[in-house]
Amino acid sequence: MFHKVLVANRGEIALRVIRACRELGVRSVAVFSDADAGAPHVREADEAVNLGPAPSAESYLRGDKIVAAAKRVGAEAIHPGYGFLSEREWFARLVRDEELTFVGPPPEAIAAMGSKTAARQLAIAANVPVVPGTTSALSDAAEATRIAEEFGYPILLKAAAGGGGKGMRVVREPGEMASALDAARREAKNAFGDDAVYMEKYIVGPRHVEIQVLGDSHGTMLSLGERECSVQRRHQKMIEEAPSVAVSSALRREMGATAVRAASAAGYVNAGTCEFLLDRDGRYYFLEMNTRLQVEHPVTELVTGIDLVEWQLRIAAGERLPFTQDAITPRGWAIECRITSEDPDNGFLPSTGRVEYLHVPSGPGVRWDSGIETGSEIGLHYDPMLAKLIVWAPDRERAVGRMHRPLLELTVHGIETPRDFHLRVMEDEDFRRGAIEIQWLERRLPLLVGTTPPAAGIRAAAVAAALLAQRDRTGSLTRRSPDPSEASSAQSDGAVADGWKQAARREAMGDRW
Ligand code: MV4
Repeated sequence: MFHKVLVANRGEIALRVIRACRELGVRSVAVFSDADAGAPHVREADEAVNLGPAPSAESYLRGDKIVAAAKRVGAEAIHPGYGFLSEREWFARLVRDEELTFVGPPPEAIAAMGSKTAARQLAIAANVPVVPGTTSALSDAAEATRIAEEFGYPILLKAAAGGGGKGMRVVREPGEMASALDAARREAKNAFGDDAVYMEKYIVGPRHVEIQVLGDSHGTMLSLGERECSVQRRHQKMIEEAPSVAVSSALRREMGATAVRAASAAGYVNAGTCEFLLDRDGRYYFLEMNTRLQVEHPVTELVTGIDLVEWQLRIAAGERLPFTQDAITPRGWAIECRITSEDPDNGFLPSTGRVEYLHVPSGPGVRWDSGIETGSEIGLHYDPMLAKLIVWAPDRERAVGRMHRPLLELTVHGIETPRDFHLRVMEDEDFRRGAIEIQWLERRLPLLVGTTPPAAGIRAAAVAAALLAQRDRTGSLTRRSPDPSEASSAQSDGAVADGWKQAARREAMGDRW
């Protein structure tokens, strides 16, 4: 095993990797921007290296500085986390060229999956089902319209260099082709510096189901089952679960074997994810492979009992996977809610400020993977995802039921979060039945924003009252006016309402505190 690993990331995922290192007896080295000097990942690591100013381009994306730091501190390996440099072929190559170990796939596998047209060709050659469409870039609208006749409308134009939904355009009829192709090209050029666009038949109303794979450098490639990721908005996942209600054990075996073929064909090593669309008739189509650890990896960890980050490190150090495919079956149900600094009641507007108070959920079946603490400053330099709340229970109904409790326990003051939004989803009858697909959330939004779930309001008022009381005693916290909407929902709870009323009375009387 390595002696020292540099963690080239920030926030909850940096902490996740640091924790895995600590359990393996590996020293961890954090990197940080000027904005993150006081961040938890910096404090929790054994060492830390400053990278530069807050903007990612001057800090967390500076592969040259990160590699130089790793060499300087004597780290043998670099874990990239997700985002930032995790899927940059040049970075994986630079790490290898500098005789360090990249905790992730070889650069060749990142490249093979990075081009969506190359990935489709590779998938077809490996007998992996893909959505009907082209495997090379379109030349012009006339050609595109001719080819579209073969697959039938609606058609989806996609950026060859793409992924994550950028540069995609739906074409419903031949008359829309020319302008859609223009728009897709422009967006692709902007986002990826490459205007190559190809075509697929547009699948209507599918689920997004992805398969976790784990491969070692000795030729073993295993499937760790699926995650259901259909609850998303504008290509940002909000809730993920494992397993999926739409996947039987027979389908799991089949999709797992398919994902293993796709990954093996790319020469893949380490943890990766094959994304599929699963249509209403149970047909599945390979979309793309994410060549990194994903945000939602904990739901797979909870149902398989396999620590993915531990195995990423072990595999990178040359160890063999000790399990066989038959030994891997999901047990129970796990659900993850992403806690972002966004306000669902205001169109998911990013929320910034200081986390004035944070109460962290815990208790049976609860996991809290977070990069924030009381006092954290949330700005606009980085991704709004602050934390993940994950629950495990013996079955789906109990997992959905359980999620209510830690959501109610979670209290964040100072910034907006989708806490109440998640509570409303847990109450939603479609969600409770598992009747979800990739368009579900955006259609359902009007029902899911705007009202405070009653129990959540009571808790918010209780905490606000306690905070005011504490401020009264110590005088050490910044003053914050009570929120009248929180006060009114507290009326049904005597003790809470009393505490609140006292605080409100002091406020009204203009006490100095
Ligand atoms: C599709 C599709 C329907 N038909 N391809 C979106 C991001 C990228 N990973 C691929 N995406 C899609 N490809 C065909 N042929 C619908 C989507 C899609 C989607 C996929 C997964 C999760 C969320 C999504 C939201 C909108 C569209």
